[in-house]
Amino acid sequence: MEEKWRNRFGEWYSDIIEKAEILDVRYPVKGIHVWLPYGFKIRRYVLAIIRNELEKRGHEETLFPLLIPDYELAKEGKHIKGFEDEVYWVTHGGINPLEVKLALRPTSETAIYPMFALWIRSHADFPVKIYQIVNTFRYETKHTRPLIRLREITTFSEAHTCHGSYEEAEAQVKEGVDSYSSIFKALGIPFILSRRPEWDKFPGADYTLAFDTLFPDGRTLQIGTVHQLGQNFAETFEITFENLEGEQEYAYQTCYGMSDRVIAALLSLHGDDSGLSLIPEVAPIQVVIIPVWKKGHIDEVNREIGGIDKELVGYRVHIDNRDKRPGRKYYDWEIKGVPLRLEVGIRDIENQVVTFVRRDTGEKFPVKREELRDKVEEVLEDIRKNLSERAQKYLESRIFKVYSIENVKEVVYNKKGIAKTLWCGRKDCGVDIEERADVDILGILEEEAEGSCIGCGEKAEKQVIMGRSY
Ligand code: P5A
Ligand code: ZN
Repeated sequence: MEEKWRNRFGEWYSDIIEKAEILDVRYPVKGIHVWLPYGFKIRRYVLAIIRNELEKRGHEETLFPLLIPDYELAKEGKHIKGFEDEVYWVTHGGINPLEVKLALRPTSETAIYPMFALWIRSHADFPVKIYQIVNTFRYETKHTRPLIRLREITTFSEAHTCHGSYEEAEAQVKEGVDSYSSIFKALGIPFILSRRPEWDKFPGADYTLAFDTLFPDGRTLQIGTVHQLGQNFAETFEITFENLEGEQEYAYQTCYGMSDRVIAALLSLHGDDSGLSLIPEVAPIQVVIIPVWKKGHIDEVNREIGGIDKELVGYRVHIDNRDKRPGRKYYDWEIKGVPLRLEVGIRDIENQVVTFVRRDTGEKFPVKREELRDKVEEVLEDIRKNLSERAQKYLESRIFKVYSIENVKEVVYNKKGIAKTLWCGRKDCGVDIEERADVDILGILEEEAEGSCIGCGEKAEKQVIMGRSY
């Protein structure tokens, strides 16, 4: 199970989307696809993790409309500048032109904040912490790719919060980062957190923190962002509250979002030459049982499997009774990433064992029949751990500290990695570095650093990460 798939990742990715029955990408609109039952189940388990993490920290789920009146969308100058090229418009009701054009939400600030203005009255109303998981539409002009760059983002998870002071909003940014870190951890997705350079922040935000992960082909993917909005949107949408001194003040806001990209990362980072390798918590089937039938013993095998199935109540178990050879069945469930396969034949019954095969390592071993349930639990937990650690190590092994533009190029183009380097922080110099290296500055790291900028040689105080992003 070596690394061949990494070298043909693009092909591997399209293949598993189709063969593991995640999406049907033949829908006749570019960048818009159909979720198939198996993919949809994975999505549902991922959403359960997202909801759980957000609700644990006091976010409440809401549902705002898909359509946004043009005058609301246009209100926040910087925001609309960032999105105007990407908005889909509804201009007609039947054959009649609409008096007010309606946008399909590219994100929901301009749908939600006019309502916040109605709801919020005093400091006692804070904090407001809501989220929704909806579809959003962005007319992306870069190359679209299933789950990665969509025109209909089907799984847009967005949280929006309001507070009575900048400090409280800062604390909320931290909580947003913690929530997302927990979600990625549960899914075994390693990431680097950085602050986006000014020119790459969310339109209308004070600053943007972003999570990036590294795909097997050496490209980075932004899998989530947390934005400090300050009072920018509150001023535009007149979200005011009466503060402790009895004065009217604009609210302080944050928002954060993630999307289908999280599922793309989940599928891609844990794959191998044989297909997917799913984290047990989000696997639609956690244990697949394959009967190894032999003439004269079919009933015995089936009876044994019935017993095993009963004993594994609580796990998502599937018995593959199709009239196909076992080898063919193994192959099918490997593509689909089922974490654990149990093989049951007359030999196993005679020896009072069940044969376990781990999807992540390919290991095959007998387990005593009476230890079945405990072993299933143990092995599934170990698979989760192993997949997470493997992905984490891979990312770490692909981050290189370098101190020249030449070496940034070398890291990104030859080693398929991420470069950690030094930058003075000046925009013109940053843009120049990006051009000369033909690599993006992804973001600025928290840790302090000493040295000189790889662009201009001036003093640099922060490390930055550079990579080729999707
Ligand atoms: C935060 C939520 C926002 O839209 N408003 C509400 C804020 N931020 S964002 O960075 O623009 O988007 C959040 C995350 O969505 C993913 N994403 C996409 N996924 C798939 N296809 C796209 N076309 C697409 N565009 C953005 C990114 O992971 C991004 O961080
Ligand atoms: Zn510089």
